[in-house]
Amino acid sequence: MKLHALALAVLGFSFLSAAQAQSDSYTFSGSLTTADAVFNRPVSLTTLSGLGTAVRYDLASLLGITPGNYTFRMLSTSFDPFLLLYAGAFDPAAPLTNLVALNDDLASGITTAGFTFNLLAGVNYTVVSTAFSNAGLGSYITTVVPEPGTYALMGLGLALLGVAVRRRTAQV
Ligand SMILES: [Ca+2]
Repeated sequence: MKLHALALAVLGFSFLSAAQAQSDSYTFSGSLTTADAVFNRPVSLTTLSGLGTAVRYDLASLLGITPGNYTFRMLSTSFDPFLLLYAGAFDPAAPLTNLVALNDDLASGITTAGFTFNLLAGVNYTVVSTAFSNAGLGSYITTVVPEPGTYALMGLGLALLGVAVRRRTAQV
């Protein structure tokens, strides 16, 4: 009986974790075109680039996301991508305001930009997908995926919920 309940809890937990994880993973497929607005890309959290002075960009919002560590990636085969994250709104006239993470290239090469960042609850983050150079144009894919540790935390929350529900059921 006890084992049966445990098996059921594990099953439900796995199912709910998968559903939860899916809802907290994002894929933004886009394209930088000459119709896109431009801004002076930062080169660090405190400095603007002297080279990427008018790069095209696209915005994506992360609203009501489950807090935890997330892996951000921007891939392009047609230009050198550059990815930025803002805690709150993005103002192209003040690109250092709210900036919390940025990357040009991962060790794997210039076609992938990315970083890991611990997203906090109650903050509406803005992802800015852009290019290293002013000439950067073409299609790209930007993804935001929870890290395994974040999956575990989501699962722990659900497991505790399951215990609470079982206790309540036992009391009645
Ligand atoms: Ca790059």
